[in-house]
Amino acid sequence: MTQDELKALVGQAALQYVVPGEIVGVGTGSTVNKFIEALAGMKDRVRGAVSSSEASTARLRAIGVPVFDANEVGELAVYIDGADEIDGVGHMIKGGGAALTREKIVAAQSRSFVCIADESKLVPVLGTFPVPVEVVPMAAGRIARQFAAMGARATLRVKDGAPLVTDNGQRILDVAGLKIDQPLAFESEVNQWPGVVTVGVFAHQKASVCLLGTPSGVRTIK
Ligand code: ABF
Repeated sequence: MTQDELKALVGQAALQYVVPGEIVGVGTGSTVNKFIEALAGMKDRVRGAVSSSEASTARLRAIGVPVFDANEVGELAVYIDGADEIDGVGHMIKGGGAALTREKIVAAQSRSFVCIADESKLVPVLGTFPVPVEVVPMAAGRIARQFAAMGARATLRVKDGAPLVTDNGQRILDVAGLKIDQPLAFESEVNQWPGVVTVGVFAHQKASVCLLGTPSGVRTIK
């Protein structure tokens, strides 16, 4: 099976976690796009969605699912989202799609986080994928130096020849060369550096369950 087919497999499988009549939290990325496509077939059974990006909002509206502002709703039953890496206990690297801040906000507002990913995302230790860190522009240089002091290399993410600007008007540093064997401690440490908006390690908001797409079917990791 192709990676795209594996993503479609888990996008479809995630429907079983959607609570009929409720508002569902929706992440961002190509695997989530497969979930949104599958959701179209049961859109009348959900009250709506809270989205983690302008991109997902557009896709949800295109299939006729009402999108609510996070402040309009209370706690959500479930949040469905992808990951760039996930370890065996649900810690993730996220933010390859530059939506990490709103993803972490909606994840924090949800009782359960269902991660959907193809098997290539499962790793023993986080860090091979460069860790996205959303930063306030004026702090980017100092934060990059702090990562350099850790032996890592921070690169300002560029899109169409200019620094990428997130949905929140901030910048992204992609940090390579990290081996994150203590995800909770790493997230807590970097979170409190001045100018850090969000670090793309999801350990405090780790996945409750991961639906992993494999050629032999969906593997559920809890
Ligand atoms: C999103 O899922 C991002 O945080 C992460 O980068 C992405 C994974 O993208 P894809 O499903 O396209 O591999 O939540």
